[in-house]
Parts: sequence; C-alpha cells; structure tokens
Amino acid sequence: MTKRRDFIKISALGLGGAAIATSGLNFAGSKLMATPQGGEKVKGTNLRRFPTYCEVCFWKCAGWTYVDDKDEIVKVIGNDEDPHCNGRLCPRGTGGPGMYNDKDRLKTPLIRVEKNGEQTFREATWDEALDYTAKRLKEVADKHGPECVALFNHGSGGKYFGDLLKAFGSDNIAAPSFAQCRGPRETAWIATYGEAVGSPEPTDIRDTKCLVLIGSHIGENMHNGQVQEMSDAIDKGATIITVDPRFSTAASKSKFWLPIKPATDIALLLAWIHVLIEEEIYNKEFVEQYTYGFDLLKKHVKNMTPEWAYGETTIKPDIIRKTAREMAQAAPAVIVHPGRHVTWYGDDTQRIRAVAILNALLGSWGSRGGFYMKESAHLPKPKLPPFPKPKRNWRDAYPGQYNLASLALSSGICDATIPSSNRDCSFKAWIVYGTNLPLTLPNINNTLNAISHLEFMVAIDTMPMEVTGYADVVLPECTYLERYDLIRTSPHREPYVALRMPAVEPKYDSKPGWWIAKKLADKMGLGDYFPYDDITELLDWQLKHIGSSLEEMKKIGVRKLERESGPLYFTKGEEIEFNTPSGKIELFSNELAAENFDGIPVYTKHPQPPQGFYRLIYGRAPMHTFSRTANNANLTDLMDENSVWVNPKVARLWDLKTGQKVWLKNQDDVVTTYPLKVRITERIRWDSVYMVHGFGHSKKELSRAFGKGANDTEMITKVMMDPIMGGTGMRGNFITFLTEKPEEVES
Ligand SMILES: Nc1nc2c(c(=O)[nH]1)N[C@H]1C(S)=C(S)[C@@H](COP(=O)(O)OP(=O)(O)OC[C@H]3O[C@@H](n4cnc5c(=O)[nH]c(N)nc54)[C@H](O)[C@@H]3O)O[C@H]1N2
Ligand SMILES: Nc1nc2c(c(=O)[nH]1)N[C@H]1C(S)=C(S)[C@@H](COP(=O)(O)OP(=O)(O)OC[C@H]3O[C@@H](n4cnc5c(=O)[nH]c(N)nc54)[C@H](O)[C@@H]3O)O[C@H]1N2
Ligand code: SF4
Ligand SMILES: [Mo]
Repeated sequence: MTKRRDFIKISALGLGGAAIATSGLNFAGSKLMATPQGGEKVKGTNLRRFPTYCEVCFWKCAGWTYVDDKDEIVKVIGNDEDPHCNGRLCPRGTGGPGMYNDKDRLKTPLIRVEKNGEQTFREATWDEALDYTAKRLKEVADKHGPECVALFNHGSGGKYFGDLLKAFGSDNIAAPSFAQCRGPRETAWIATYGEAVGSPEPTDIRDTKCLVLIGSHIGENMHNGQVQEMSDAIDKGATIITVDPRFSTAASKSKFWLPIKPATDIALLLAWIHVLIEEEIYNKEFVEQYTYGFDLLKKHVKNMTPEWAYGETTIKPDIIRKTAREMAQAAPAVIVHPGRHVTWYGDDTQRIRAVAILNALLGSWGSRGGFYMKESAHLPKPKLPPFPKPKRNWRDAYPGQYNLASLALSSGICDATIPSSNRDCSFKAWIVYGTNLPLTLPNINNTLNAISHLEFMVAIDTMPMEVTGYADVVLPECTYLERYDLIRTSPHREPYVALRMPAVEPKYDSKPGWWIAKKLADKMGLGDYFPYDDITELLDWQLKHIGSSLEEMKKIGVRKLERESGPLYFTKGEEIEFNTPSGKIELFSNELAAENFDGIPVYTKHPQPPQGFYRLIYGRAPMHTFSRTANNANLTDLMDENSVWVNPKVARLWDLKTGQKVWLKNQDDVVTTYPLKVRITERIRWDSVYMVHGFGHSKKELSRAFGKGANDTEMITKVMMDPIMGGTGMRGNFITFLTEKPEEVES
C-alpha cells in the first residue's frame, strides 16, 4: 500500500502567522451567526426552549432544547406532537447534549502540512481553509474533470454538499446508509411493489396482530417510534415472532423465538411461503387482484417443505408450520418487517425479496396493521441554475453491473478510487461529510488504500474521528443543537414538518454545514446555487408556502399537514397500478429477470465457520449510535465498551471466563487492535459470537472512546457482494479467540 498521507493525530500546531495574515474576511460576527434570539420562556422557570430534531441517529425525533439564563443547555426532551417520538426521546437523544459539551470536539479548521519531514495539521482560519479547499478541488477538476470528485455523506448536512458537488459537475453522491445498510431492501421493494420502503418504515406496528422480525433487533435498534409502537402492540396482545441466532431484546418479548443458523434465512422464508400456499392459507383475494407470477412462485416452492428447511436452518418443521399459520391468522394485520441494516450475506436483495413476497401473500401491504401508505410534506424548492451534466459517473466504473442500485455505492466509489488497469479513470478527491469511513466501510485496508491514492480529501465532522486523521483539510461543524438545518419532511401516516434551530451559539470556531457549503460554493464561483445569505430566508420562504412561517415553527417545532394522497390503507377492491413492469405486485420480478437474476429468490448455501472459528455477527446497543456516540460522556456513563458474546459451550471449550479480555482473530489472520471482554451467555448460538459495532477507537483525541472495546470492522475483511445492487454483505467473517496479547498488533 502506498502511504501518501500519514494518519494524523489532531494535536495541531497553533494558528500560524500566515493564517492570521490572510484572514481579512471574518464571516462570523455578521448577522448570520448571531446568538439565537428568543426561545419561548418556559413558565415558572428561568428556562427558554428551542425546537430541534435529533441527529444522534437518523430517526430524526423532534424535540425541545432547554437553555437556562446563562445560555447553558440544560436538557433535550421530545416534542409531544411528533409521531417519530410521541414526546419521548430515546437514551441517545436524551444524551445529545453530551455531543455539544464534548471537550474533545473539533474546534477549528485544520490543514495538513509537512513540518520537518513529518505530516501534521495546523490550525487555520475558515477563510484560509475554504480558500485552500476550493483551490485543491478546482485543481483536481482541471486535471481530471469534476466527475473525479465524490461525496460521502450521512446526516442532515449531506444535502448542502450534494448540491455543491452537483453544481461543480459531479453526481457521485454516496451514503453508507445505502450500500452498507438499506440498499438491498430498497432494491427488493422497488422490484416487488414499485416503491422503496424509505425511512421511517411505513410499518403499522401499533395496530398489528403479528410482527415478524427477521434479524431486526428492535429494542436494541432503538428507532424510537417503532420501539414504542411495538410495545403498544404487545400490550394489545400482538404475537411477536423473532428469527435471530441471538436471544435479542425483541426475542425476549416474543411468543416464538427461532434461533436460526445464520445465513440460512432464505430457506426459512421459502418454507413459510410453501406452507401458506400448500395449506391455502394465503390471502387469495389480495393475491388474485394485485399480484403477478403466483403460479411460478407456487411451482418454485413446491419442494421447499419445512422438513427441507429444517436441514438448513435448524428450525423444527413443526415450528415453521405453526409460525406460518400464526401469520396467516393475523393477516392482513401482519408485518414481516423488511429490516434496515440488511447487507449480510451478499444475497440480501433476494432475501428481502422473499420477505416482500411473504407480505404480499399475506396481503399486508396497504392494510391496517400491515403497511400504511405513507405521505411526506412537499416544500417548494428554490429555483437554481441548471446543474451541469456530468460527463460520466460512478456507474461507468462498473459497466453492466449494479444497474438496480437506485443510489450511488459508497463502497463502489471507494473501490474505484484505487487505480486499476480495468478503468480509464479513478476518483481523485473525496468530500466526506458526517461519516466515519474507516469504521463504516468493510475492509479497512481497502479503504485506507483508496484514501492513499487521493489527491485531496476534506472531512466535515464534529469530532476528531478516525476519518479526519486522513484528510487534507478538516472542517469543524457545530452540533445539531447549535445550528439550523433544512426542514424535516420525512414521511409518516400524515405529512409533518419539523424545525431544527440553534439553541446556543456554536462553540469554539465551529460552523453549521449549510454555511460551510455556501461559503465554499462562493469561493468556487458557484454561489448562485445557494440563493440566500442565511438559511433562515430559505426556511421561512418554504414554510410560508405551506401556510406556516419560521416564526410559527419556532414556537411549535412540529406541524401536521393534511394528507393529499388519499386514504392510509387500500380500500376494498380498490384498483391500483403499481410502479412495476407488470403494474402488479411482482412475486416473479420481471425487472430482476431482465437483468439475468432469479425472478424468484433461490436459496444457496453459504460457507459455515471452519473448526475452531465462529461467525462474527454484530448489532446495536440501545445507548449508542455506531461510532458517533462512543465519546459522548452522557452515554459512556451508561456503556463505555463492547463485549463479545460467547455461548457457554464454546467458553468451556476455550476455558474462557466472563470479564476476561480476549483479542479476536479472523479467517485472514487479522487481529483486533484492542482486546474486549468476554460475556458468556446462552443468548447466542454456539456457532456464532456477537458484538456491538462502534467501539475500539484508535484516536487518542477521543479521550473516553480511545482503546475501549474492539472494532468489529477490523474483522470484516471478507465482503460478500450483492451482485444485484452492490451491497456489501459483512457477516461472512469468522473469528477465533486469542487469550494473550499477540506480538504484532498494528496500531
Ligand atoms: N462493521 C460495521 N460496519 C457498519 C455497520 C455495522 O453495524 N458494523 N453498520 C452500517 C450501517 S447500518 C450504517 S447506516 C453505517 C453508518 O455509518 P456512519 O454514518 O459513518 O456512522 P458513524 O460511525 O456514526 O459516523 C458518523 C460520523 O459523523 C460524525 N458526526 C456526528 N454528528 C455530526 C454532525 O452533526 N455533523 C457532521 N458533519 N458530522 C457529524 C461523527 O463524528 C462520525 O465521524 O455504517 C455501516 N457500517
Ligand atoms: N441504538 C441504536 N439503534 C439504531 C442504530 C444505532 O446505531 N444504535 N442504528 C440504526 C441503523 S442506521 C440501522 S440500519 C438499524 C440496524 O438495525 P437492524 O436492521 O435491526 O439490525 P441488523 O444489524 O440487521 O440486525 C442485527 C440482528 O441480526 C441478528 N443476526 C445476525 N445474523 C443473522 C442471520 O443470519 N439471520 C438472522 N435472522 N438474524 C441475524 C443479530 O443477532 C442481531 O440481533 O439500527 C438503527 N437503530
Ligand atoms: S431514536 Fe433516539 S437517537 Fe434516534 S433520533 Fe430519536 S431520540 Fe435521537
Ligand atoms: Mo443503517
């Protein structure tokens, strides 16, 4: 691997003389950055409250930030009117001020420089850092074309940088929330129902009679509204069926827990479909009126009996039949959850296709207690000059491949950054907004190799996370509690808008994302694409269009609008044309068949762990979000490291004790940098181990997260690529235990 850039620890040199000399322009101090005015006084207290929506995860719960008379943030609580949270934030959202108060935050723009032969960062003014960024991006564009610049983004500010990039002449805008997360689900749903699932999922959980969770670990996956609705549904007597090799929180609330052998879910799904069809307990009316390809499906699953599936999944035939009947009995008020992080084994689009088909057989799509027809608020868009048409984009790096990927592939762009004789061009510059790529993309060495070939990289982040150590320029964004962002318009049962506004001034020399993008655009001669001086002008204009205003929204935070798209559920006998080739819900997918993929999901066996190895599965902890909260003092108080879950049988074999520290080593001889504690528990199958993602940070500047727990991404060196849409299956890695510190551990 060529090592053009060293990983820099952010212990920057002071603000250089040169920096001060060139900083004639001071953006701050103008009305743009004025101290947040107003805030409603809270009766009988010294507090004022400002509306926000949470950025600790992407459920975007609306809430109120309370500030005292010293302009200190006291707490954040949920907004009662918001259907994402119903007035209650999850522990992470409540702990949000920990991000604001974190003394380890990025404080000032940084520029990579070489000093005495060593690379380091030096502090810079905004003016200088943005000038330099604009100059370097232009150099790349002059040399290779603007299409060689890519944006990786996750979070609210991604839109500003997306517009900036499009204005620049590139549409390579990727988010790991597609190729490392929901991509296969969206592709499968589009192939089946002609539309994506989207976020929040339109699952009518509160009224369901039966909720089937296949790997979805709602409860640990703390997506707020879903967790609340699941708990309500349980109170109302709904049956929960959980399929998970681990006894998850959801499993503990379930009537049926199916501890499936990992990687065999498609066999179970096909057997369920078999039972529904053979026992004729599927929703005949729905299937007849709305679906396409039933006869082909029937033929396909003829031999996929529960007895056959038992051999693959280890789930007893009797349980497979019982659970299928339970779903049929509840239908159409049943949800086979489409999942969210679904990039598991490389055949993920097909697995979720099987889930989509199962839902269609049960008639849950468009039914109360199944899936509702979501609606989102529509805000007018400002008139912008047309974006230049890029000469090429990331798809040209993969001719004939991944045609059904509806969004750009983060991992695809990463791979296509590494020069290859198969390609006539590779990516040369990255803009990274709010995503910690070395912990997020599988195969860290591949990611670092790609970065080493870049001519320029700028990272916009709030924290000195791993990704910032590889950037040429680091731009500190202020946290969500200190800034405006675009109006939240996520869909729900009714359309809603929600406002995020600053409750306090940005700490240190940090700035909001919209401001950073706009100023960068100005310096690149693209200012026309940001037709406002202050984002509040845009927000007010948009809100006035829907009969509200910024002033009103500052008082209420959230506003419900009228539905315009008709009823929440299909009406009886309603004629519907779905956006698929046949106009029907496709049990057999014409779209997949046209691309030479199986029109109906096929089960294929995946490798199982060799002797002495265990499958590494990973997931969430209720009090953390990926790696982004690992340094949040409010949340590290609740959990500050991860552990590895080991079945007692395996623990005996290896003579492991609870609390003992071990290193993990994977099939490619890669060892975790840090050890983690063993947790011996019956809650995990003997052939697998489990750990929470987001720990094992290697940056000393993260004073609470550094070296705490281990990083699952280090173990994910093998990727099982989804040939349909390029998702990176990450659960085909096997680990073994090292009980002593290995001699050579890379740090
Ligand atoms: N090994 C492994 N890999 C995974 C997963 C896994 O479970 N295991 N999960 C996958 C999934 S489902 C997803 S969605 C992705 C998520 O991947 P990412 O979105 O990359 O998630 P984080 O690791 O939380 O990184 C978020 C980054 O945003 C920064 N940040 C936080 N708030 C702000 C802000 O307001 N502004 C800016 N500019 N930056 C901010 C944080 O400091 C951090 O550097 O990861 C995927 N990759
Ligand atoms: N607290 C918290 N909540 C979050 C997040 C967070 O970071 N923190 N992140 C959010 C995001 S972006 C996402 S995408 C979601 C992810 O949340 P989900 O979509 O719910 O999670 P997955 O990672 O797919 O699933 C993890 C579960 O799958 C099980 N599993 C592993 N292998 C298999 C298998 O082969 N078959 C089956 N049936 N199960 C298996 C694991 O044991 C674990 O319980 O969570 C969201 N919610
Ligand atoms: S679920 Fe929790 S972390 Fe996510 S947006 Fe809501 S309160 Fe914030
Ligand atoms: Mo995700």
